[in-house]
Amino acid sequence: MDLPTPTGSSSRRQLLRATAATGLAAMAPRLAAGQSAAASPASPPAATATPPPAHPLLTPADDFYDVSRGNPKPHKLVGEALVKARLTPEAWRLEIVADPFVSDLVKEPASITKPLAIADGTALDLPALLEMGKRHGVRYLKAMQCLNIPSPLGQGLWEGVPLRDVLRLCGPMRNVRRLYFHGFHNNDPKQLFQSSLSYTEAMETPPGELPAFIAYRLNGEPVSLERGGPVRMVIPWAHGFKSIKWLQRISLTNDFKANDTYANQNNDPDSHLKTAAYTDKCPDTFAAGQPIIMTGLVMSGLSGLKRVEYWLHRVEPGAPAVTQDDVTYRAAQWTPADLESPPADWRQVLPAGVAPKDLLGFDPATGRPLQWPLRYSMISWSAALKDLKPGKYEFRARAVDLNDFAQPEPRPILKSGKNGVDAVRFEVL
Ligand SMILES: Nc1nc2c(c(=O)[nH]1)N[C@H]1C(S)=C(S)[C@@H](COP(=O)(O)O)O[C@H]1N2
Ligand SMILES: [Mo]
Repeated sequence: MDLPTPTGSSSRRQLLRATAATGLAAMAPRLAAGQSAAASPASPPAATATPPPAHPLLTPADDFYDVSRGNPKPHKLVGEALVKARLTPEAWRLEIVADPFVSDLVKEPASITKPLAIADGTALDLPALLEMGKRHGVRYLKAMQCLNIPSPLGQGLWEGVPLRDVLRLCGPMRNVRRLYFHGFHNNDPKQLFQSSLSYTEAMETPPGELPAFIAYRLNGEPVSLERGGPVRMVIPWAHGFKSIKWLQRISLTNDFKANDTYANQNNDPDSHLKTAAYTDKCPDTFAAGQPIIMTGLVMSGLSGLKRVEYWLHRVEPGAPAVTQDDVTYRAAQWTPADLESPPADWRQVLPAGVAPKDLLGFDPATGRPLQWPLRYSMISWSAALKDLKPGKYEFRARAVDLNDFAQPEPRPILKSGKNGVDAVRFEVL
């Protein structure tokens, strides 16, 4: 079993983005990454006109790049099969049970006072979860990214109930060190796809951080079947494999190992989203004399974002290819790129009826983001290249985190998240 086959509308999203600039959009104020939006001076005049962001802040649910296992894939089920899979809003149930697991090392199994089980009618249904949402509901912007795909899958406004509040329904517990969770997998053990968190990660949310939660809305709509609805796990800090779709069952266990299905494929099951810039495809050729706008996305991962910077160099005929950390690479001059500013009017971005002050990560008084970009979210960047003489060029963009580590540092281990610095080549004619 290897990486699940990505399907979906990636080609639509990854349409050529770099453009020869004509009639650029209105001037926009800039805000340095990591700077507090609330503390920024009132609209400093921008030095140059910036183009509109290359990517929307909210990705339409259908435009997410889909990464799903299963045969048939759960979101392809219809009619009675969908009801039997409990993937309609009426049929959906969440079980929370104790795992009897013991081993040479783990002497005592987990136990919980009030399991939620289908057999005795105590499993959580959607109306009960939505009711909990009225008191405990959270909303935030978060990008989804697969550990194994070198580009984010999409970004949404997710809504749901923190896992910690749902777990408290089960009363006092003993010997619970982790929880496993999985979605519908055609009742076939070979298709099981599960992920896990430590009990601490699920129950204790540090101030200002985003909680693990059980999501039922995306971009103001019920989570679609393709995006893992009716109900999906969302783990804000983690790669997509922890955000289990078609959530059905949480199993509380005394097994202390991160027994995620993804770990079996040599992936780091404790990976966090990485701060990294990703460059959009660009045309192979540009006409000399026209400015060129390179674009992409940057993810603010665990270590935050200070800036995006780029390096453009001419590829002289016969020159050897540049490789990461060779002499040419180490001597590179990197130039800061422009970052998308926070929207002046969030109502243009958010679904109707959702105010920015209701979102985690925003100041409840001013409705402004407390940091920019928001942690575990992504924004567009752009770089205007001017006066390029005819010739062949290589362009690279990289993120620098709040600890001054430049991508792919600090963790250039591809099995904890693809964050390589890729080169884009083009020719000016
Ligand atoms: N039940 C289930 N949940 C799943 C998966 C899956 O195959 N089955 N794939 C995971 C992986 S590896 C990723 S990257 C994300 C992708 O989410 P998306 O398809 O909504 O973009 O879903 C995760 N949740
Ligand atoms: Mo993934």
